[in-house]
Amino acid sequence: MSAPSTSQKPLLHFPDRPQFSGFMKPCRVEGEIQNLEVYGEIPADIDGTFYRVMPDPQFSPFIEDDPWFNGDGNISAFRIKDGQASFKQRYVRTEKFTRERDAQRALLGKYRNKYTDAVEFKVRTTANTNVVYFNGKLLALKEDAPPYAIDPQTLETHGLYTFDGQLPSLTFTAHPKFDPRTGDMICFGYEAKGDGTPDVCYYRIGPDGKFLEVVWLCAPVVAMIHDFAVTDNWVVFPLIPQLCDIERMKKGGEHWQWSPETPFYLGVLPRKGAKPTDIKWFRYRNSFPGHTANAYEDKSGNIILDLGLSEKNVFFWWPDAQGNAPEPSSIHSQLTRFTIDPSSPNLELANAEILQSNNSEFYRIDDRFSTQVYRHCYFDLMDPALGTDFPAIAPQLGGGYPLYNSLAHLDIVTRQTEIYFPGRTHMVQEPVFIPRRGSTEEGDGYILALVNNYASMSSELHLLDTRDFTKAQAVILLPIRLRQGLHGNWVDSEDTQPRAE
Ligand code: V55
Ligand code: FE
Repeated sequence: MSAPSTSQKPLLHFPDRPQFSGFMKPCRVEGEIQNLEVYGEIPADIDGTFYRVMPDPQFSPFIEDDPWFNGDGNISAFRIKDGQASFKQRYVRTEKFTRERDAQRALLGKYRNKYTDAVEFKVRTTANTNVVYFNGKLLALKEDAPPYAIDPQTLETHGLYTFDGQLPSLTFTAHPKFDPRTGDMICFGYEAKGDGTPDVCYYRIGPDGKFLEVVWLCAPVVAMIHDFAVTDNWVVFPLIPQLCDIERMKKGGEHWQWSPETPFYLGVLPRKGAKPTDIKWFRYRNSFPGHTANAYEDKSGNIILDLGLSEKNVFFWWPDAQGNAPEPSSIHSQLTRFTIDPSSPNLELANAEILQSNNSEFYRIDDRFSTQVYRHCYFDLMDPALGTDFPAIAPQLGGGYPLYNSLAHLDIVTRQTEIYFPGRTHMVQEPVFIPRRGSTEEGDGYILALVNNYASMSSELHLLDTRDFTKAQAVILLPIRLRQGLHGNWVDSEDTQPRAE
């Protein structure tokens, strides 16, 4: 496969594919909307901003079946204060975005394959996977590059951010973890020395942005490491059996290929003071690890790791070497608990406990309990029996992403699940937890999630009080459609004001 020459005519409409159709049609809106419509009531103690990001291609790709994950990062900010909500949205000015805007056409080729590009980029990232607040800046993240720094108020892009030159890795995870006690941001990069390299770089950054620790590691396979987990004393790297082969990429092939022969590896490393040789690679049968909910250490020193786990390849658009991939509707991922003794000489993990058996993903917690013992988990759940009107919405669903029709709360102590069903023509995106002002009790607060309404073909925010989880306190309507996004975070106004010493 070769890239088109830049003198060839660009495609002026999006490909006729599920990932570009219906609700998934790229939105490409920048701007702001004041005073969104509110039904019900937004509690007066909520004061902050919900940031989230979606892949949203600016131009039609020249790759016909370009996956959802390759779109330009477009950041939404929902400012909530005094019972009112306003909206702002702006693309991250990545090198890709600005050069394509100048050229008035797509220049970047396949997902994470530079050999298919029409021009040479210094950094190819789309910054489309997560947006986190750190040390006065928003960081727009994708796991293939350093962050882009963004102004939290205006959403203007400051530029690529290497922590004033301290970043030793070419890559930075889209899922950094924050220690609620120390304020440390705990991170890693994989393919950290370039495409196809097995190098993993672990790093810990103090709340002032100073690097406190760097450890270079070598993975047993060049696999996707999308999310990870941290406890007081350990970090765990779950390797997705999607493998990279640089020779395949040079021939214009995919960055990733599903490997049914590869176990699910879990790398366990001491969080502080580790040497590269301290890493232990535990193994579990071939399966697909999704997002982590949380991790902590029990009284015997075992690591308790809770994450989504599927027997099948969740990234069905990257099949195995024979071209086999599961039927998307047959993929089922469950909130699963691993108990790992980090001192054990036996690296085979035989057992995992299913904490919640429904098809679920996008697990979130009360972040004040991140890395610590916790009880409450909130997530997206799909249960067709809840009453979704599939025949009515099928023409508008589009495709290329998993669907969840409800929000769930699991109480890990009682093992009871509460469900919020947003409506018969709705699907949910990832929730965030907002602590109730003045309360330190775990899970006492609100859940906020963006909801796709396939009847109105526009987006809504649904706000729940965790004391009354099954109904919405407020539904906030947008007059526009925001396509499926990935991740976001709540930033309380208290946390953006410099603290008095
Ligand atoms: C994910 C998303 C990505 C990506 C790699 O959800 C993994 C997982 C939106 O981009 O590049
Ligand atoms: Fe993710």
